[in-house]
Amino acid sequence: MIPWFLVLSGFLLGTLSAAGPSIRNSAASTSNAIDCPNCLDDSLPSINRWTMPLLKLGEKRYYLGIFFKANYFRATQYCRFHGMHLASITSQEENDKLEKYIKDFGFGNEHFWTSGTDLADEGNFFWMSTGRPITFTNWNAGEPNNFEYENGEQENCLELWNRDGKGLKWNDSPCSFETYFVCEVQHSEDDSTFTSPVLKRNRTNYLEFAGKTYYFQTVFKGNFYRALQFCRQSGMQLVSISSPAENTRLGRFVEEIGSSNGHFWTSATNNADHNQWIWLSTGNNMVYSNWHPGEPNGLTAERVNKSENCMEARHWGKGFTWNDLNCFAELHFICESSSDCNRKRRK
Ligand SMILES: [Ca+2]
Ligand SMILES: [Ca+2]
Ligand SMILES: [Ca+2]
Repeated sequence: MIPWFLVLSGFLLGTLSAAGPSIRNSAASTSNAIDCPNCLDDSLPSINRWTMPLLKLGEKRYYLGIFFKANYFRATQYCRFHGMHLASITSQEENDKLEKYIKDFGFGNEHFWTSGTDLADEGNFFWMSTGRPITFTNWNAGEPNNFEYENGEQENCLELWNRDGKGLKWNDSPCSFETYFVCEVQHSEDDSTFTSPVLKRNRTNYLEFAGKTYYFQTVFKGNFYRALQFCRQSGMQLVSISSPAENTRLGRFVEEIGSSNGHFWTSATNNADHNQWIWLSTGNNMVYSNWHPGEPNGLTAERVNKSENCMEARHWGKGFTWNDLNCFAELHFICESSSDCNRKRRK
């Protein structure tokens, strides 16, 4: 007799390993596979290709990440890797339906990450998945309280938590805590109403290269999270660099627009796992790298808020090379066209 939990965990692992490839394979079968490696293919018949059911809600579908617990960044990576984002909740109806869905799964007393965060600007929460400010709120009493822990970490990520037996309300929690999470598939048709006027006006900072469009933000500086937010708000995402040719071209463009002295955030971070650099915007591990000699050197600070867990690219005497830096440093940044592809499928 095999213990039930082994059967169950085997089933869950099997389901999980089947889930990733099936989603990605369905994308690979489309003509957009090359420029959109993380696409979801809507053109296939509506057979449920997901091994976990999705909660369908208007133009949005939620997916429960209940196979493993993860910190906020790992959860973001997992969602992005499968063509989704961590969830946003924009109305009481969405909150109620999501809550019922989670309860029906038997997870009503667990914690779930959403994409909500105030990492960019303490006290001002926004949805990282869309870059939009949080308007509808559903905080537990006394939250958000930005509690500070002994290591200096504060509470900057938004979780769902039935703290008082009053349902899945919201709490700010340390982003490094590991918990379940909710992803969402966005099929919003109204994204175009939220494009940034700065991007539209400033055509000079656009670069087209090898199928991607890049936007170099040299007007203002922001921390890593603000950069993520800005790019998402503009229908783009913070840049990921996957080849020497791409890195060289980006570096040359920085010179062409007169920003040779600029420091630029990319989406690379080791916040999810300090032993592995990933591209947060795509969920992929970093394969090609171009670290400056001696870098990355960052995990030495005694307090978490001083360590170097995000990656900048800059001209540093040896070409456009990379450096790990404290995520709260204020830098310029590079956005690139999103790999979500939803836009391209509009009819
Ligand atoms: Ca906070
Ligand atoms: Ca809290
Ligand atoms: Ca460094």
